[in-house]
Amino acid sequence: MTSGPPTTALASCSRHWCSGWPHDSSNTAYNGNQPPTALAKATPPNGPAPLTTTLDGTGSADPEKGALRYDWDLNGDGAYDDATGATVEHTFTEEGSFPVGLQVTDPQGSIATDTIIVTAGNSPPVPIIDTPKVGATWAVGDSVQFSGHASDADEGTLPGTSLTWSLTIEHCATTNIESCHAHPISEWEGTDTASFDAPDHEYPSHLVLKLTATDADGATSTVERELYPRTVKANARVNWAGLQLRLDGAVMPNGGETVIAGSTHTISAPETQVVGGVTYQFAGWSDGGEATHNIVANGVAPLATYRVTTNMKASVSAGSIKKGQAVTVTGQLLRGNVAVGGLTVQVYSRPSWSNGAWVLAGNLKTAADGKAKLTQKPAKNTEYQFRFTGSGGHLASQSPIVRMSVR
Ligand SMILES: [Ca+2]
Ligand SMILES: [Ca+2]
Ligand SMILES: [Ca+2]
Repeated sequence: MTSGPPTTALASCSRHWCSGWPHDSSNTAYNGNQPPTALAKATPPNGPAPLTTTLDGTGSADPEKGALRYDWDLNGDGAYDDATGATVEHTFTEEGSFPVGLQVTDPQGSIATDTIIVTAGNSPPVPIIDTPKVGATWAVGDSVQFSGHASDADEGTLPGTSLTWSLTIEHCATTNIESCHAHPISEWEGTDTASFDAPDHEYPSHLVLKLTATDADGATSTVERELYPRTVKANARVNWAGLQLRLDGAVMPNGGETVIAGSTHTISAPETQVVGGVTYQFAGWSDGGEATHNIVANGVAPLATYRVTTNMKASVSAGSIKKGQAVTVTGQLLRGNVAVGGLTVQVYSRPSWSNGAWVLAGNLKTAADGKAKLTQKPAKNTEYQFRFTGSGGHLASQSPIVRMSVR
């Protein structure tokens, strides 16, 4: 493709300025006008003779969007005098390869040209991808073997050296389907089979494998196969409702995120989280990883364990009692201001002001209101303490000592 001034006109040029048109063929402006670009296309570009093909120049353009004139050179003599119009149908009766020239002219008279080759008497090859089969799926790291062949009406089966392959991954953002884009991954030349390791990529995305066959006359055809990945949920769990975890830097949605099987992701458990006035401290992951670490998505959801501080309260129904009188000693287990029921606490006792050994007075279970009660008939001054050893994600705690005087 070239562009430049009308070749038949005379120009008067200094080094940097021409009167009326540019003095070179680059896309520089002159008198405020940019030259157009020419793009010709033949459909089909080849086939058995006689070959009727549609010549299309509508891919041409002018930067100022000026209306273009289209002139065609169909007999290869360099003169664009055989047809006009954006699209032209032409029949090549003889066998052979023929140059077809297109010249476009903008309203200011600036021109551009493009030349393509049309081949009559040759049929394009027919490539076929044999494997992977339609519908085959993959996971990250899979070794995917591919194979194919091509036949040609003129030459029969083409050798493997006539085949080239390309692999790209097509990625579309979930938020905007207009944002699809392709990443080239690999290319192979002159082989009918090879393999690749399936890549890791954001989901949704899929692979596109293209096979191009080129016959002895240079005619090419391309076919492609879309290869979709298997998916799993990248997910993690936490032992307290209401706590958040992060996946690849964002808050993990309930149930996790759909990803390509075998892809690698980062899960993160904040060291502390405060929910409802209660502070939760990260204790560990079930897979032994650090607070932030990578996982391979395989459908297993690791569990993050948090622990929370509890408070034990204790009280007695009477501070001073008669010897032999029953008294109820009460403890309560709280997480922040929330009662913790159904957990085991122990109550210990000893003679008051003795500094003697504590003796287990009872194993109790907290009720729905977090309370546990022990009824005693102390024979002498006694002190009590409730102790919670920690379970269900709670940290251990013990109550202050309460004392009772016996008269
Ligand atoms: Ca122009
Ligand atoms: Ca001509
Ligand atoms: Ca052929």
